[in-house]
Amino acid sequence: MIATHNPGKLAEMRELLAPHGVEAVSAGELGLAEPEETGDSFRANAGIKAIAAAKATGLPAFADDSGLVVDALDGAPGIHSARWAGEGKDFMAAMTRIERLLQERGATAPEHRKAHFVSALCVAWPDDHLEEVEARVDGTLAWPPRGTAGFGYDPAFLPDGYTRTFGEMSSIEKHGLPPLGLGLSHRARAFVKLAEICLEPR
Ligand code: ITT
Repeated sequence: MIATHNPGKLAEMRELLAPHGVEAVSAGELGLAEPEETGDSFRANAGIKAIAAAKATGLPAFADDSGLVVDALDGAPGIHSARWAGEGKDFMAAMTRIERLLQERGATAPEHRKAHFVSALCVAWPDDHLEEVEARVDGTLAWPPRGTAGFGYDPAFLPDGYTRTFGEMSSIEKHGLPPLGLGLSHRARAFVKLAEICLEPR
């Protein structure tokens, strides 16, 4: 099962699993409560979500904890990336808040607008053992945000070496997996590591 309540993430996690012949139900579909994310790292919070879901269902549970880390903001929003969008999950408001803080710091040139996404993935097995991996993708923050694809902060994130934001890419391009590439997004790169550990080859 996929231990997320975020529909954007769920779609990507399902797409990443599909070539390995793995179909999964989600925590949302099973009506599971969202555990409190009390960890102080992406890895810890991924573990909290995966372990809670595996215990509740008896199924192997796959969780992602992720976020946007902005250099000029000392790593914020980081593990609080979802919280910056508030109860209403307003990511335009969260991106605007980041932009305001960057402007206050005079961070207008691309070299002062460096950021990366992190994805920590955890699979918790019913016998209590865990598989844990983490990966990142580096880029620059664009303003104004561009594109309507993806979710969360995608429209503001320009991955290094590309001229389009994640919000302007299809999910296939954002994954950047074979035959198109070796993994582009933080989640796809982490997934490649996870697949090596515990999935049949594609
Ligand atoms: P779950 O805990 O239920 O999985 P969540 O949205 O609360 O869902 P996180 O705690 O991991 O997930 O928060 C990560 C936030 O970072 C997420 O809400 C997104 O807004 C943002 N984020 C993570 N990966 C992203 C991506 O690939 N593109 C855009 N934004 C992303």
